[in-house]
Amino acid sequence: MNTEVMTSALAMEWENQYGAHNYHPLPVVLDRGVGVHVWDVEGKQYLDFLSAYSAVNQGHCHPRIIQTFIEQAQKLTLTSRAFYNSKLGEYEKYITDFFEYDKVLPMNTGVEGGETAVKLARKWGYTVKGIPDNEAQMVFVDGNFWGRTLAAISSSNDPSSYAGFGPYMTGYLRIPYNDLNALEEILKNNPNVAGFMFEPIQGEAGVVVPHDGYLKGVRELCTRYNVLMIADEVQTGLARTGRMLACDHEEVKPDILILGKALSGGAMPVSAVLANDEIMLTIKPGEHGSTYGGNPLACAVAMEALQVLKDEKMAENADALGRQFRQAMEDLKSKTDKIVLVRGRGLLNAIVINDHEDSHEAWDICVRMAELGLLAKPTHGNIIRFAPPLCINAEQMNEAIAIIEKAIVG
Ligand code: IF1
Repeated sequence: MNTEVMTSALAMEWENQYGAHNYHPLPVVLDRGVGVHVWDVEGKQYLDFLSAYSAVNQGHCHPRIIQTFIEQAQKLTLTSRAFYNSKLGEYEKYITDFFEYDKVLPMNTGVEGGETAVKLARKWGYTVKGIPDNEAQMVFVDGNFWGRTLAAISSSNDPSSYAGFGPYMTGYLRIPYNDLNALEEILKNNPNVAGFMFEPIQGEAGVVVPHDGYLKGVRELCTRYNVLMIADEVQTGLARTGRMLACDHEEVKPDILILGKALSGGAMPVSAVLANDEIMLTIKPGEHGSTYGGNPLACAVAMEALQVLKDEKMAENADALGRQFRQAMEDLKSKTDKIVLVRGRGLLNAIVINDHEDSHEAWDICVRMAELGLLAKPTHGNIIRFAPPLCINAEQMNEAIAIIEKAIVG
């Protein structure tokens, strides 16, 4: 048991010495979080503008979610699916009603949700669409990110995701994002496509927002060519973009919906795949699952996390404060040549810094913002993503905007 007094320096030293070097964190050691704020080991306060990559949409340690966690944790945490449990059916009824699907398949991480969606699409392809065995194709898009498993990185065109981990999953096709002609061409020429999986707004790619009508166009083409539309809303879902789902911006309903991250409000890994019976029932008992999938603790926490989003009108808040934020960034852009682009929707936003991808300008700005009390991290070198918890208020947003301006223009 550690007897040394924890300091930021000691924490970073130990992580460096004893932990895998699979991340390059900013030199900030977080110790406590409440709402939009986090504090480091020495007690310095920050506005969290990353939200654990949109996993704490409800705010850090939301009291209702934590209280639910504590109560369930003292009662029953895990049974495996060898038995029923008193929370899973209640949760399944709640979440399928919430998103209007027949059924849910509960998993844990976002990438497990993606893997489940690919397995469902393939199974549906063989048993319903009639694709010849082992001939199913999945279509993905350039710039996609849906996790770090071999099936996920096999669909990536980002070397930092896939390089050095081959050989790769077969049966994958890839087209440019935000290009309906490319989607129509590939579906017209490949009769064995089971599903098209994409993010309604691309997070890791740097908050890439497709043109208006893209979601409707995807829906129409997938219907026309009898291909499953699979929306990865692990990052864009759960009120982040100013609607409960990013697909709601165009009133489009995917055949398979993948949720994760904020589904637990940051309390524990919880993911979910929703679909109607024709798709969901193609997986038979014993053909898929996970030790923790659908555990009673996750079920209790997820129900509370979803209810908090609704009760606290977080989508509406994200829409309003997101508009305020983008307007402020556009105003800032007019004062400096360092910002070349502002984009986003709701409280998933990014600024593009006018530098080549492997410059450290964005990193240096993030280090400066941390010194000034705001946490954000670059993606793809010159893009800074800003994604605060959706409970942020106008006063905190103004404080954040002032910090960003000071860090960029001094
Ligand atoms: C890392 C990125 C964000 C995701 C979407 C599925 C998953 C993710 C749209 C998988 C996960 C995380 C993973 C984390 C950093 C973060 C990330 F930068 F990697 F790409 F958010 F943009 N679909 N994204 O964004 O969910 O298995 O992680 O629960 O791996 O560094 P997971």
